[in-house]
Amino acid sequence: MFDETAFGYLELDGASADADLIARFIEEGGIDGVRLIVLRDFLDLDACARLEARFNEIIAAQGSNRGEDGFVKIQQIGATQFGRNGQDYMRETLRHLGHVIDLYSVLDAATVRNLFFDEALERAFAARGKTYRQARHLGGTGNFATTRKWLDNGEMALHPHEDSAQVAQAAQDGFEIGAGRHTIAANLCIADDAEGSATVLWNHCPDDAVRRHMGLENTGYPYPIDYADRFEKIRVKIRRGDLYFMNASFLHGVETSPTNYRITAGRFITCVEHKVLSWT
Ligand SMILES: O=C(O)CCC(=O)C(=O)O
Ligand SMILES: [Fe+2]
Repeated sequence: MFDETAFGYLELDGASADADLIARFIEEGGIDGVRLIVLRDFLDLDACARLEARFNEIIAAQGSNRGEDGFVKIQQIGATQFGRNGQDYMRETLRHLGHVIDLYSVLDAATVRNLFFDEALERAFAARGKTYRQARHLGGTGNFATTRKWLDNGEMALHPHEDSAQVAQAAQDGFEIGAGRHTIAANLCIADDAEGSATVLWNHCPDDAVRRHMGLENTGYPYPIDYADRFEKIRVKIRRGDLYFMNASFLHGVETSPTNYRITAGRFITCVEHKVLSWT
């Protein structure tokens, strides 16, 4: 068990990261109060530049895979489960799968297989008697990763939120992630801003009573900044090439910048019995 009162983050070198440590972090939602682990320089800059260029090409040609939904202004490639039950999320995944493959085809297959440290994590979880895979529902498989650029969303590029509330929607039609305890977010930074691009994490994990009070039962987005700031917070500048894992059941967000040019590929992970499941 970890210390419930300590709160912080850990920075490791991406080239020599220990997959068992990350597996433990994913299972427990924290290690000794560490709620965010950054693997610096995990992906080389050439691979980042290729993804960045293809991302911009696809957006210019096709537009965003996520339209104006009243929540965030964003350019996005790939589906999100936010606001969807299992079946709708699978259909959305399928709808955008061509763009996702198009984006990742700029890298070689071996790099994509380990883009989120997957090969090492598969082995680490196997040693723990668990299977690590993309979540499935009704014969469909959830999206590999969602790649996005937050646009100008006001005071923050991405306002304080938590990614557990939205899972309730998945539970409605029995999507397997609905039974997960906490939500881990895994993100890979492909492009950053000279200013801004800091991820902020607050030491507060809202429960159902808090969500109801805020009227955020099914969304978990957005919590007022004034509310979040009642709690201790950490700010971590995220740079191109970094892969980071955070307990996304805690309030977190992204600071705004003058340019809003930060591009990240992300997914969520949760544990259900012997299964470790990812979705977007
Ligand atoms: O881009 C980030 O650092 C945070 C994104 C986010 O909210 C998430 O991955 O859950
Ligand atoms: Fe999030």
